[in-house]
Amino acid sequence: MDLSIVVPTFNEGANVRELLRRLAATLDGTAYEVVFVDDSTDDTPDVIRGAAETSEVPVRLLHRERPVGGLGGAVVEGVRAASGDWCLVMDGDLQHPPEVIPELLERAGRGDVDVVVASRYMSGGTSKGLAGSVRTAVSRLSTVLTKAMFPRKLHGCSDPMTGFFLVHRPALELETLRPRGFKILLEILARRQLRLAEVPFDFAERYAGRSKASFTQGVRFLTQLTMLRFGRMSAFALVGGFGALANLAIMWALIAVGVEYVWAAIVASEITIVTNFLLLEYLVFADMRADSGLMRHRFAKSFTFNNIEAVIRIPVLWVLVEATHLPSVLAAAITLLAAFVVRFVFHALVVYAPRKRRPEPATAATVSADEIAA
Ligand SMILES: Nc1nc2c(ncn2[C@@H]2O[C@H](COP(=O)(O)OP(=O)(O)O)[C@@H](O)[C@H]2O)c(=O)[nH]1
Ligand SMILES: [Mg+2]
Repeated sequence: MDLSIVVPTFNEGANVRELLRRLAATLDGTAYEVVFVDDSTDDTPDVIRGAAETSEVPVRLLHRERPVGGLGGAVVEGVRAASGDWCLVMDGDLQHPPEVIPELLERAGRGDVDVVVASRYMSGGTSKGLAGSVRTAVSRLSTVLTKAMFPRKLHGCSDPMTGFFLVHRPALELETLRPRGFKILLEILARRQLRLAEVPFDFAERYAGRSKASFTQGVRFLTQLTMLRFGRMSAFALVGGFGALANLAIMWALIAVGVEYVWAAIVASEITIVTNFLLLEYLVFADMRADSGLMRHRFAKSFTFNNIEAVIRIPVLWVLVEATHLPSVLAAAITLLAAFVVRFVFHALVVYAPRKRRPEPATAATVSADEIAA
């Protein structure tokens, strides 16, 4: 079995040597390489280079100067650059004990599955290393929610949010993955029906350093879930709905302090046009930003479009009511719906249009990479 161990790292210098030591101890006699995909802002790359020099097995470093897709993006680049057909993905902080890997390999070796998931939540596994009861509850709750949204694809997977798994690369369609943030296994399993097995493990405490999980990662995860299940348009609609509510709230607040209603409507619209753009940038179209030029150009297009739309929609509404005698609220709903569709098409095809064709995936990983083999 050709084995590549893919380890995403973000400021994990203090864990690198211990990870390699424990891998070597457990995998004695197994041929493998280790691919670190590193987005660190500290000296972690130097630590990895140093450790690679003394390592018995090949250790490669892919340092990304301009990270795309966060942790999930790093994993995809690592899998793409890996030379083995089987890729073992694990965290670099030793919360995923290397000693479980032989069990994962043994299960995969039976030849009837595409992915073997190391699970905290099947019997025999634990999640003791999850910091605090709040994180444990959030993890449990999001697992249940996720499984409910993909009952078929995640059937038989008790831990779709784990970052510890062994996957057969030929079973993946790497181009179809849209990694955003932490939950890369979910992305892989939700895209395509894979044959899956599980092995329990004890999620350990971190060896050194601190967690990079955050509230923002949580919001990213919810967007990812919405997009995977209902597509980009629904995430766009969610942002639009939030914008409409914010618009009304701002208008109400301004009127309450004595601002005239037309001015209140204009100010509220301009504010929500800007906040909606930011939500689209960082959530809905986050995976398309890197290829679609400068943010200020996208903002200019989006801002212009939304203002023109507002200026056109009101007269159209007037014409519709006068010509067809539809109730005005119904007519307004029709114009809003039409505007929504046009706005979505405009943003997906114009604002976030790729400026240049994406380079071939294989080179994308290596051009920005700084690799060493030992
Ligand atoms: N390359 C890369 N690795 C990341 C990023 N964020 C987190 N990681 C790594 O992903 C693994 C899991 O992250 P961690 O902070 O431990 O999350 P937690 O286990 O959920 O608390 C660790 O090895 C991190 O160094 C990122 O943006 N890029
Ligand atoms: Mg961790």
